[in-house]
Amino acid sequence: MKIGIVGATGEVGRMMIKVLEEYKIPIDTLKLFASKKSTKRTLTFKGKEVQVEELTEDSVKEKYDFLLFSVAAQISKIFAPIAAKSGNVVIDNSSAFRMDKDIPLVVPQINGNLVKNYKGIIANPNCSTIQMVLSLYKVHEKFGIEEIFISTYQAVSGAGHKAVIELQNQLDGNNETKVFPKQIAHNVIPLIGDLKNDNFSEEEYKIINETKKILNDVTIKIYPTAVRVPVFYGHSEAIVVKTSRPFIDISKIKKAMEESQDVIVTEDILTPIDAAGTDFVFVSRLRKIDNNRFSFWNVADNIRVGAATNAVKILMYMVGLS
Ligand code: 2RA
Repeated sequence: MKIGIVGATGEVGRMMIKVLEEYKIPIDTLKLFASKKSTKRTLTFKGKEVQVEELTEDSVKEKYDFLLFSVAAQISKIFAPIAAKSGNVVIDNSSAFRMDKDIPLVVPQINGNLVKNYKGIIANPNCSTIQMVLSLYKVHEKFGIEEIFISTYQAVSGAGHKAVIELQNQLDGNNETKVFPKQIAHNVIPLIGDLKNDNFSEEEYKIINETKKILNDVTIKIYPTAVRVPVFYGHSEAIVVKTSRPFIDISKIKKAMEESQDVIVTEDILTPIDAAGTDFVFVSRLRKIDNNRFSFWNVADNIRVGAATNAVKILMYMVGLS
């Protein structure tokens, strides 16, 4: 296969290269694209150095089996349609197309069927949405979900490589704050993205709207609070769920969650450090509130589960490798 990665030098772009290699995807040609300032770099794939090229319209007019995008939404809005018009399948990690009614928003284990024999742009969901729906889609199938209350504790890598550097610098005593609205080291910030008129944030609306689209159920009521925490890799989520039908015994919720091969339910107390570098969603602190309500802690590597691995799994699903 011929694969192109747009945004190859970013946190997610570099992880896409790593995951393609780890999953032994049969690639004959890998092309890497980034902004002009990054074109002096080479990145390693299967032991070989691959030159990063400047992203131009001609770059994406070439024929690929897949183009994986992980760039700002405004860049995706320009280049992804050009790529798709040339007959390419684009898996886009930005928020640009996620809520477009004609574009599938895909977690392949849940709704991969939407992209069977598909051509065009496919939207990769937001990281904090992916890890939540992976832990809940089987519960929704069996018991129905009426309400979700979720508080997220999101790693700085979700905001990109500059955010990782900013946290490290602040931990080293340099309090320069550019990426986040306030100092993040030794702190938490209850805001991710811009605030909308009703005081909900962009990130919180992503969780609300994307969950309904992926689970194909607009009746689910979702009440999120998205928080940035001084962690490098791994988003955590404290979630309370109300089901439509009583589950009675919490072991039935555990059993439903574990039907997903990507979810591990454990009695251990798992943290972002435990989850970082893996492709699992780890559920712990699972507990019953009443016959229709339960609560749990959910942690996953936001760059892998929440972005790069989900994109590669969409590709694998489409070519019959999963
Ligand atoms: C974040 N979910 O964590 C957003 C985008 N990756 O910053």
